[in-house]
Amino acid sequence: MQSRTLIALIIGSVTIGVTYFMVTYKNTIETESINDTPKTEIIDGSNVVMEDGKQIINLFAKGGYQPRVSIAKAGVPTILRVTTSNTFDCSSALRIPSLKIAKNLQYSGSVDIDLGSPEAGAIDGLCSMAMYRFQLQFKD
Ligand SMILES: [Cu+2]
Repeated sequence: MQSRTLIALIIGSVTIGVTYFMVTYKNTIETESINDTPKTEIIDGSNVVMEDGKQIINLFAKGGYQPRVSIAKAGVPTILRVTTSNTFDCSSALRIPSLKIAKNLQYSGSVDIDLGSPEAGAIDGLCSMAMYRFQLQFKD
């Protein structure tokens, strides 16, 4: 009797364990497919560095823009440095309408775009089809 109880207990535990694993695993896949933002997305401003008195915002363009939101300082001479790597999608056609900037990036490489010294606020960027977007937030 006792060994049967034990076996039932083990089978029960394994079933719960497997079910838990499957549910967790399924959620992970769903989260990844719904959210097109990569998990490595940086939104804490760590893609922004100072270099020779200029603020460099690093943006990666391929299948969209990463990070989607960059946080930078307002009133500082700013360069948007866009890096591509085998970027054959339309994120290579970068647009910043409010600054009248339209850049067709090379497939692989890095381009510096001078943004001047932006005031506090947000600057929106997008691909030529307005499918992929990014935002630069400038804060005092
Ligand atoms: Cu596009």
